[in-house]
Amino acid sequence: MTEHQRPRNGLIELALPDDVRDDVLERLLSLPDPASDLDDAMTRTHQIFARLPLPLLRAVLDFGRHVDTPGVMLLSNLPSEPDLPPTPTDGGPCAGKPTFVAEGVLLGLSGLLGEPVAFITEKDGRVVHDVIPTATGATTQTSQGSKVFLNFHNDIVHDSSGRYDISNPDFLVLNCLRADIAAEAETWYADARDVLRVLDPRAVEILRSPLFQLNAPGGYVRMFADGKEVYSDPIAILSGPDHAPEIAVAANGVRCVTTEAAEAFDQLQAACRAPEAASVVRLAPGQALLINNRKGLHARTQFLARYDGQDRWLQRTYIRRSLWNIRDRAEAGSRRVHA
Ligand SMILES: O=C(O)CCC(=O)C(=O)O
Ligand SMILES: [Fe+2]
Repeated sequence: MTEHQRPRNGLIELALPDDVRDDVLERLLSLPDPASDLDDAMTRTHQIFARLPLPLLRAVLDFGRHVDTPGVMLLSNLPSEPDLPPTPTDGGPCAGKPTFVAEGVLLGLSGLLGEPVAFITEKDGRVVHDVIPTATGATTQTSQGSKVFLNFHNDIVHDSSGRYDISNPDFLVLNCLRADIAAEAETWYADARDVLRVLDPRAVEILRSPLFQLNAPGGYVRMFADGKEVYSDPIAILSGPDHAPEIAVAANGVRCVTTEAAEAFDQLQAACRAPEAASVVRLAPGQALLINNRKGLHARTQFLARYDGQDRWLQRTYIRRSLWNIRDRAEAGSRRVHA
């Protein structure tokens, strides 16, 4: 794919050749628990992933560094964990995991896009997030849900400045350790460039106006607001040039300031599901989804969860191109954990 070719729809999928997959697996089997020294793990996995075949490596690097590249990309035939423990039923993390192949794949890919970051209010400030359905979170608009459609959103963070769409991650990586029992869970991605083509001009004009307040993520409102809404300043959902728009929508609720804004917001959620905009994947072990968190929105369908150790298990990172411009919220003594 050249720089300016971007398939309108359909997910770009890059598969590792079998010999490369086996070589990466071999090298990741000796990776120590990344939590004990994250920068050591980032360095080791960088060296391993720098060995990917040149076209594949370039595609992932281009995904991270360029404005005109796709907003989502699927990598497949990645090594998977040889001896995967049961899926934790409490949402994770998993104690006593024997090897860290999955973490190695996640961090190796993350390091090609930028720097993994953690936020205190998301998975207790861990860098490697477990995305696992829980009984208590089953109907929530969070990564622990399963019984409800997780609406199109991007991952945002509460910020006392009133803007939740600035210090949030630039990218997410989702690595699949175990598919859901019925292999029905779909992750959707709608690229804002495609969404713009689907929406009528009046709706776009409204979505480009500061008429929308984002509710803070579930983790934040549970920890600091007794579960009550904590709305951002009014913002525009769409911003930037038409050829490279940025889009921001909260999973945990959006307050529309006017009736017209509410109508445009409904049109947006419908446009994200339109075949011209949506890419869809049922993640399976050995697959990782690279998500640009500014170029588009993602969603997840309902799926069956039993909380019996066999449920869907993804690991996720939040990634910034640079840690510099969120340094004001870095926790004292920590390089990657932020308020
Ligand atoms: O479960 C998925 O496929 C995506 C969930 C999600 O929105 C996220 O992890 O940010
Ligand atoms: Fe998300």
